[in-house]
Amino acid sequence: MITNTDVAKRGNQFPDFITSFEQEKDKLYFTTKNGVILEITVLRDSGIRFRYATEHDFEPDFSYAISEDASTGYNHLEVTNEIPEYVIKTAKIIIYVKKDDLKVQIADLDGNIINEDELGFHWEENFDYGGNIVKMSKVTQSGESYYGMGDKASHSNLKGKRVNNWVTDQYAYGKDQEPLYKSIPFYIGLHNEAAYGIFFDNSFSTYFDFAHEKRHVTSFWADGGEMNYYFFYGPKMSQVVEAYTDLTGVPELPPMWAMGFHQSKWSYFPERNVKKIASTFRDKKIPCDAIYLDIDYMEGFRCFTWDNKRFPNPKKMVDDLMEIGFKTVTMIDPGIKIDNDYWVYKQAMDNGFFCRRADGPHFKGKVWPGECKFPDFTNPEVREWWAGLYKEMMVDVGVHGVWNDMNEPAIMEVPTKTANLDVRHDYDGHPCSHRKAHNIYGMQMVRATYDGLKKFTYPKRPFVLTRAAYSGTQRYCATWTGDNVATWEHLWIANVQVQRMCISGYSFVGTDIGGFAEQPNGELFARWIQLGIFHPFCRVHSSGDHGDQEPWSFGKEITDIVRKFIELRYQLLPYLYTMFYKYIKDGLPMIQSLVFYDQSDSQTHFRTDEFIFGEQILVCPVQEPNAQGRRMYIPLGEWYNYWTDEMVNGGLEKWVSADLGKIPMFIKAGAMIPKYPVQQYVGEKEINELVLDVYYKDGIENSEVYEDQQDGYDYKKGRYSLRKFRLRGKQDELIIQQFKDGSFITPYKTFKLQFHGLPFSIKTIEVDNEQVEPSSVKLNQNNSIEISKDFTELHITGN
Ligand code: NBV
Repeated sequence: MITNTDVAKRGNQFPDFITSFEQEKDKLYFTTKNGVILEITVLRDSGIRFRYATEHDFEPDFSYAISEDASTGYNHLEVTNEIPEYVIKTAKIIIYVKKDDLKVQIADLDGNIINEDELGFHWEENFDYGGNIVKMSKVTQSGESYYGMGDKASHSNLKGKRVNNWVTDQYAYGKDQEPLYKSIPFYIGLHNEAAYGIFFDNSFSTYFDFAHEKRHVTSFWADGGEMNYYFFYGPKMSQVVEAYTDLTGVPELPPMWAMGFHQSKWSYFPERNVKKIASTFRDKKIPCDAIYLDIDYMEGFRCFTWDNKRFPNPKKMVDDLMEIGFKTVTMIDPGIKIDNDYWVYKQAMDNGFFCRRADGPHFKGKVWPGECKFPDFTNPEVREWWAGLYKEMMVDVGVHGVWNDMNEPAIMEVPTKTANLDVRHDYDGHPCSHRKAHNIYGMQMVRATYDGLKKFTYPKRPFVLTRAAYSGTQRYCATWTGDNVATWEHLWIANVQVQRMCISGYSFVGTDIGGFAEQPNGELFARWIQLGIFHPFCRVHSSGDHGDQEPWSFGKEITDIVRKFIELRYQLLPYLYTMFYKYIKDGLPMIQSLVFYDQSDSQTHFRTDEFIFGEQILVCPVQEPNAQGRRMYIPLGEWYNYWTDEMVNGGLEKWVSADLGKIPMFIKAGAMIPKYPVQQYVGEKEINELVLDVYYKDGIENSEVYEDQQDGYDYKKGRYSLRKFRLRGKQDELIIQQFKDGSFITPYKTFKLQFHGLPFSIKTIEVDNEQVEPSSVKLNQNNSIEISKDFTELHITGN
């Protein structure tokens, strides 16, 4: 019989009034009459965790997202009991907790509201599965914009959108299609020039509604688990993203070759084809560092095996490829073929490593090899076993990197495309169903892969790539945006997805250049390459069932353009590597959307196409056929057109010419951009001079160059070289100071400074207070000089 209480329970329930308050150091507990407890943890002055229990009962506190290295510590915490609320003050924000309904308001120290509950926390009991559907609703402030959320293929400003995080194999997804491959439940709100962030750390299916259903309400909810969110106050977006990235972690530096150009296809086989592709790169002098082997290298799609007919001697092939500078990256999927004669299957069976259904039988799903079983990567013992499986591939065969595909997990021929929801998982000692483990399954797989590669590639650095991800996966590996399509719209999607991932704490990201499904024409391919060389992970990949998608597949004109841009990426490697260093040091996204770059300029709030590569290069891809250029917004400040050296004062929309041989690209005035010579692969050449492209500015600008051995771990012992340059320009002089840190000795002895936009011709040059005869250092009639890399102050005057 259904009682009145049952009926009431089927609807939303809300916290009642607060009956008690307790404080345990940095944790504050507010308990309501109807058994809701709000736990507020002060992590940092502007980083607060909010957690809600119902029936006085918190779940065990466990999350896969949070990094072990997350920093904590605050300067000030003061709680006062006032009417009608409790007031919590840190050195940066004030939190008000209302006594009669537990609603929360957060303000800055001047009393400006940053974020406030609308209905606040409420919940609905889940009769089918137990537990609650946990919900939170916030007031949408006037003029508020929303950013972040991982890989959503939507306008960068999510205002007016509803999104769902349920890691999904979404072949040939479309614009605005939901859900996609990643679950990154983190967004940034921006209003009144101030930014804050919310990370809803809940691995169930989560939803976010950004003023979509109701204009004044922004809400988020989950199918289960706890209302458990972190709030970060900026006011700068960079501070918000840094705080989120600090909490969920960053990777270690990848080997520099992982930042080179990579070529992939489903699939290159047999061995002679792989070698042919590699040697064609060398013949045509198109730089490339890695070639990928998709599922067809395996014996009947059995992971950790090789098809002996196609690849009779994998070790020799990998070695031969390495002779010409190619690293080999192989695919590993989670599905293990049900086959009693297959050692991986046998080991997993013998040890009970496969996932089981609720009533006991193993979970089975169809993937490439046919019926498969799936290791429970949420069990630490399984992860250890899985890591160990890589020994042969990495040590004996000598493979250099691994990509984990289909790890959502993707299952064929079922409407849900994934595992059944009743599948059981260990969840590191917190047993649960797939409803809770689904979004972190791929993450735990790739974590195990990373552990294996880290061990077996030592003393080199591992390179791992994943398709599925949850917040925190960035600690282990690079990622790509899945099965996109060779269309102009997808070029737009690729651009927003990479920007969005970067401001969602996940910078080592790229797209299948040229599109995975369908066939690009030469123009689309060239335009995609022009964008792709600015993405932290840069790989051509395609499904291969149509035409070829190698740089030379579209005729000579396109090949030459593609070569030119891949060469540019190789020249920019020291700049890119420095970006990576800053990402892992400060949590600074490698690609900055314009709103991130300058949130105080409201013109940037709805821009999607322009972005800053690192901190000093502005890029805007051409995303239409037959274009000779495009209109774009140039952010405030002074920018040099990369192709013409013409200087533009930003703060305006402008037509920028860019025929098929160019991409609109600008360098920030005052920047010193480091460049290496073009190499066919990382490490091909000894770098005997570092080019610094110096863009004159009347004023001050700082630049940095980080270098190390490009692989290995010596950098962790201080063997790196960090150069900081401070450029100060006046009408008739230029002063550059250099500050050096780290004990790595760079192989080159000199810098070649190439000046752009210098408003005078050089008359005198002083290096560390000593006059130098200009003719002895000047090259190219005045445009460049060559000086020792050890200078501390360079002083140039002119007339
Ligand atoms: O392994 C084949 C493909 C792979 O090439 C692609 O990159 C993945 O995203 N894989 C998906 C499975 C088949 C997709 C149709």
